[in-house]
Amino acid sequence: MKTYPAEPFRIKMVEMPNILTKEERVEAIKAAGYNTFQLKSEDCYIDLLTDSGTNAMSDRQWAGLMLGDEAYAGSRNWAHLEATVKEYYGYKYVVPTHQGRGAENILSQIMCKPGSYVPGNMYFTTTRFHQENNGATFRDVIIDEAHDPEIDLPFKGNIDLKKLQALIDEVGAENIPYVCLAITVNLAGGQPVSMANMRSTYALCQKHGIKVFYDCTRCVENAYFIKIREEGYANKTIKEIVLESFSYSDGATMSGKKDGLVNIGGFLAMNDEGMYIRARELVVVYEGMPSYGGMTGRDMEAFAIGIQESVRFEYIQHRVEQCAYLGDKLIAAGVPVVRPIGGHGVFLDARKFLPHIPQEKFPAQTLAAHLYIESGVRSMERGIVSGGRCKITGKNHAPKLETVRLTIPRRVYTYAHMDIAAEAIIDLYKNRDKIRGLKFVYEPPMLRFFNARFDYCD
Ligand code: PM9
Repeated sequence: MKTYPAEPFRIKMVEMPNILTKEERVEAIKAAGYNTFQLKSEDCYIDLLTDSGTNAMSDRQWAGLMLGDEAYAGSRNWAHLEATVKEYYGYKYVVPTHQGRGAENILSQIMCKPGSYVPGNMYFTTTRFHQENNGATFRDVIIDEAHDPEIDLPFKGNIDLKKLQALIDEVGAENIPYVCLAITVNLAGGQPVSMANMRSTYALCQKHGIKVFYDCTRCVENAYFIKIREEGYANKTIKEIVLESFSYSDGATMSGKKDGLVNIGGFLAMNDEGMYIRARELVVVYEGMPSYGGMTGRDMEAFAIGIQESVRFEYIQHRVEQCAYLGDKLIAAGVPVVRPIGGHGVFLDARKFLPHIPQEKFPAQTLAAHLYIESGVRSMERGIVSGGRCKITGKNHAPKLETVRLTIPRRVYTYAHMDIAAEAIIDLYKNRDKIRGLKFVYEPPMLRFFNARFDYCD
């Protein structure tokens, strides 16, 4: 029997969740317009909406908060964070931002213009939004297998180099300012990218004068998969693997709310001095001084310590294995999930879970609402609603992957919580025939999944 590592931490402070009755949950999700983003946190028993900003900080990080230097300019905590990013990620220059999308905004403003194409290994909502908002067109160049929930591959987040070459041939390298390479790939199910693929992508881009920027939001999870799955890395430390990963890029955007082990924060990093100067000009417009970028001094201190803690093997091993524990339970019960289990959660395959609900009636949105009603477990739609509409045709992007994400916050829940979530999903799977689809009653024009409202179809 497969075993899973015990929690590599002791619990020092606890948070007491509410457990609503089923009748109360029916009312709560109705009031939320059947959108789990609109639920109150206090109405959720086990909150698997996201792993973003939901991290439990360590005693060292909490102690670091007391060292916050809240000066408007030149905070010593910025010096600490900047030095830590340089040491652990290897870039020459760092610009702080309040979170990942702040960095995406600045990167896209600098690099994109009408007529630009940005290839990436599957889209991410906020990332594509900023690229398109600056006139660029996103092109998906991930391997085909990433769109198939059943194919089990060790590095399902890899870029298909033939697709990338075909795009270069089609639109010309001069119209591709950079490749956006996400490590890991969130919407594919938290799938990693191999070191070999990063190396080859960088080599191809260098040949054509195209830059490579990582979305390194979950780079430590990616490094763990490289260590356990890629030949030649078993004896390397996570810190060494993270550093080598970044050597095949020109810069990166980071949401510290994930692998940075904090509740808020981010940065844009790069090796080009001219770009750094431009990013410092923009950061004061959108985020704040280049010595805080929307973060408080105490946030920056906790972030610096979080980056150091995140590369500890026992931490990241437990984190990824805890996701596998939940996934393996569901697989054993025959529940359809995206394979293999990724680094930050388990993705239910809503097409197979609710085969009687067509994609235009939002099976994943419906499933997330019903999982909440049955169990108080909050999850997130990652399908056609998240996909949004094509900016040119106005038609829905209809992704092949129609999923519900059970995202595991870092260092927050125990295996017993995973058992409860698994049992609730297995029960729901047995009673899935009774579930009806949804329709929009309010559809926001951008990043619609956050604020949309739904009701049952007639
Ligand atoms: N990800 C998530 O829940 C939070 C926002 S969408 C519900 O997965 C990647 C790969 C992300 C990501 C956020 C961002 C943006 C960029 N890239 O949320 O702005 O997963 O810090 O980061 C979320 P911020």
